Amino acid sequence: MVLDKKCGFVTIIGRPNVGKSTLVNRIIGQKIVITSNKPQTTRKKIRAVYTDDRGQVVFLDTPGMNKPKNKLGDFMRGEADRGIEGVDVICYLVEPSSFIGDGEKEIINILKGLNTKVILVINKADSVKKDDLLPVIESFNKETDFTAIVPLSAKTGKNVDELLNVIYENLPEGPMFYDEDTVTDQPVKEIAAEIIREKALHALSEEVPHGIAVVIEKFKERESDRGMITDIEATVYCERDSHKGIIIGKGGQMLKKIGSNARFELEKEFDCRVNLQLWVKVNKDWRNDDKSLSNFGFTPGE
Ligand SMILES: Nc1nc2c(ncn2[C@@H]2O[C@H](COP(=O)(O)OP(=O)(O)O)[C@@H](O)[C@H]2O)c(=O)[nH]1
Ligand SMILES: [Mg+2]
Repeated sequence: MVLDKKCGFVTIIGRPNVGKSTLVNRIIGQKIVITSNKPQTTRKKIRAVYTDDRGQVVFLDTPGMNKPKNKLGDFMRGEADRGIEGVDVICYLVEPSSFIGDGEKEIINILKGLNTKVILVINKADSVKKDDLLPVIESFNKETDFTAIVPLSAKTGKNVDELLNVIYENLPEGPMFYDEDTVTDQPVKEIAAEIIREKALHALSEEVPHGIAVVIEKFKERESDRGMITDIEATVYCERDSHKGIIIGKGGQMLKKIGSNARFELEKEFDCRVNLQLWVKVNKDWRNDDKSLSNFGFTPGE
């Protein structure tokens, strides 16, 4: 066994919408986790595995650290809190703003109580002038000591290499946890469900998307005269009859749009033709119902 490789676990934490999932996808170089401009897009912690000559980094993407408003929120907050246990390095993502609000202060206080190395990642550096980054660094430095501070842009990829350098500097030597082809521990069905949910998030406005859950009912590959085809049937659950109407849209237009956007991306992701069928069902107030939460897979795992 060769032991001079650097391998370890790195959790990405931060407030909702700071770009945690965008950063994970950028590092891995492909879509592993879904992203959107709506907060609370990520619901479970997801592992994304990055391997190169230097070693292996197992990233944990987590839901944003926020005050829970319902039982799903409790679960999501738990996922974020559990995500910082027993990891080698924490990447704490923030917006490029020198104002440090209560939400950030709460996270900084949690970090202060840990013995883990914390890299402050100032994301969205593309959205500010270079000179404006210095005050951001200064105000976070006043709050606590960080192992390193890296400004970058997950969107353009600028300085992401530097973050990887700093991460490797802070990882222990050891054996790899996954084989080098692995990029995520998410089952394909879950990836498919998330892609469909992302397209729904993008197509729908406000209120409705937060109450959506996607369940894959069928996922089957078969030979056809035009090559392999994957049949996917999925149910989009929402919380109210009125939401169901919005998701289906006039003459089924909205559901058609979500379906065709999802199919396009599923075909890219799985590299084969996809036949996608979507249904919409109402499950009233599921975000506060233990049984539904468990059915939808929102139960604390490892
Ligand atoms: N300008 C800019 N926007 C970004 C950057 N990274 C992420 N975003 C945007 O921020 C929003 C939230 O991103 P997401 O990765 O879902 O955030 P998360 O909730 O922290 O996982 C999306 O609209 C992204 O396109 C960045 O480096 N620059
Ligand atoms: Mg996310």
